[in-house]
Amino acid sequence: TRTPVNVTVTGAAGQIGYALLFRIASGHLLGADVPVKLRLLEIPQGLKAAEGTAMELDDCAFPLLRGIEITDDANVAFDGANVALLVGARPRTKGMERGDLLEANGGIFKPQGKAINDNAADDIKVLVVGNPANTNALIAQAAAPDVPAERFTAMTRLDHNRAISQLAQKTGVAVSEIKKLTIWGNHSATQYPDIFHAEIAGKNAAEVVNDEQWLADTFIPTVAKRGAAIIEARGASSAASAANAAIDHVHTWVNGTAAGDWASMGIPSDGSYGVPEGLISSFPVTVKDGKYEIVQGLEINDFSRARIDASVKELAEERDAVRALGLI
Ligand code: NAX
Repeated sequence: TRTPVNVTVTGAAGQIGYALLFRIASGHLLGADVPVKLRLLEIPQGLKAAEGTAMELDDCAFPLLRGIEITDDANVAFDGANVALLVGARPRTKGMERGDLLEANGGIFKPQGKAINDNAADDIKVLVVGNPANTNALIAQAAAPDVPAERFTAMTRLDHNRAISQLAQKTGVAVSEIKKLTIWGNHSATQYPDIFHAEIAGKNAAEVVNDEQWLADTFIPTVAKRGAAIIEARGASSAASAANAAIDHVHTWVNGTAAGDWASMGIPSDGSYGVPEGLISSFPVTVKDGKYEIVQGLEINDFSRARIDASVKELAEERDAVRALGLI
């Protein structure tokens, strides 16, 4: 029998946490044969709700779930962690400047990065979901010098999945026919969903669509502003789809990409495609044996170049801002 994998979820009592934990416990994160132990990290005000969620997890009698621990101590939460999903974050509230937002999140992600550094298992894989996800990942990574930098990633898989869905609807194909979609840059309104290398039933997606105006004026803004549209419609931000994307991200990272396809992940840049080294930016990646690699050699046209550069510029500005605040 396999040793259980320790999975830590922060912000476990929040709405993404509620959608995420049951799928982790039922085997969707790592595989149908991988037992898991859950560690739930919350702030003191969130502990009681987390206990309620844990009661419901118990009541599912999931065969793969080998234990649940709830704590407000990051050192306990990340002790021996193999996978960490950093979901809890400080949302932007009215009147908050970007600097305030980055500083407030620095107060969360810096100590969590240190706790990961000091307590996590050697094979720790970290996914940051809480916004601003890319820069929060950078802050946590900087606080964890003993953990290989590439273990800190940020979630752009929801954007990736949203883009696939929009493209499938536009072209009238099943989502399963769409491959090699790429999200570049920041998980923000500047992100760039790229279909120039994507395939629809084996054909080049941009050629199938053949409508640059739709791309520029409909597709890209629809994907980039989907989060706001969900809030408008649902009265609450994306939760189940965000949890699903987090599951996809980690599942891909652990179990690999399918032949002939790739995924989008926010990862530390190695300088590929002109993205300054060290920025945590979204790239097309293939994954094998638990290691991701940036897809190389894609030709970037002017349309794409301008949009990638704009999003990367924003990431560089966020990095400079957290550097000025002493957070990295
Ligand atoms: P909720 O406000 O429902 O839940 C957040 C939870 O985090 C709360 O229970 C809170 O008590 C807890 N928390 C706050 N500070 C904490 C800390 N220091 N340690 C542990 N727990 C802490 O938010 P939810 O809707 O679940 O969203 C969570 C985060 O995901 C937000 O930052 C949100 O912006 C972000 N998102 C990121 C997405 C992405 O694609 N990367 C998409 C969905 C989502 O908007």
